Amino acid sequence: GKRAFIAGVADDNGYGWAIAKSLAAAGAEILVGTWVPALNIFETSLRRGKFDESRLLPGGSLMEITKVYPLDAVFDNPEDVPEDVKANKRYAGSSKWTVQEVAESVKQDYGSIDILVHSLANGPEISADTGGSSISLTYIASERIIPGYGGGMSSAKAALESDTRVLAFEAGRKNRIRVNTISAGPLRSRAAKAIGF
Ligand code: ZID
Repeated sequence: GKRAFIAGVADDNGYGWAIAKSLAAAGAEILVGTWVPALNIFETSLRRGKFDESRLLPGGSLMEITKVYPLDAVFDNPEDVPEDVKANKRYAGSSKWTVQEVAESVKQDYGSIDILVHSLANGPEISADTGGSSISLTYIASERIIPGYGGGMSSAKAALESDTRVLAFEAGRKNRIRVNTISAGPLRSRAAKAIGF
């Protein structure tokens, strides 16, 4: 089976969760990257069965998440992390949560992944140096004016689409990695509610 890493799962409402379920239903092993400050509540909720209903797969079994990695995609490596973040109680309890460290941990734990999903609402993209495919989520506000989609999000999505083209060319040629971004349509996730959607 395939092994997938989904960055950006901290509850059962967002795209990351839905994508994880689809991949699990298709037989993939699921690893997730969870924003460090949300880690505790996510793991506790998982353990207490709060997500059991939404873990239900079409075949009747429950989605298993093999491992939850703490992740803060704002930081590429430990040198990037400012002292106040390092000292922050919510961060100090976890370790190896920068992008490079998570990539190294996953490599140590499993050797490689086949599928990388970027479902982060406000972090830079993460990258993998293994073969396979990568996907992210974009929105039409990159191309057209969508009133209310502010705070730099429209430019971030424009950059994401540009990066997707460039990476597809670079990674595709060098390592046969497929790089795509999709606009799946509106979903009332935590991030979407936060922008009044
Ligand atoms: P979500 O809140 O469920 O997922 C975002 C995740 O990112 C959360 O788990 C956060 O904890 C995590 N996160 C944030 N910062 C960091 C960080 N620094 N390090 C690690 N993790 C972090 O929201 P979601 O499922 O909506 O977002 C997933 C992706 O889908 C994002 O890239 C969105 O921009 C994208 N997307 C969502 C929608 C939508 O409707 N929800 C749309 C397009 C793209 C869309 O069609 N208005 C109308 C339509 C749309 C958006 C707005």
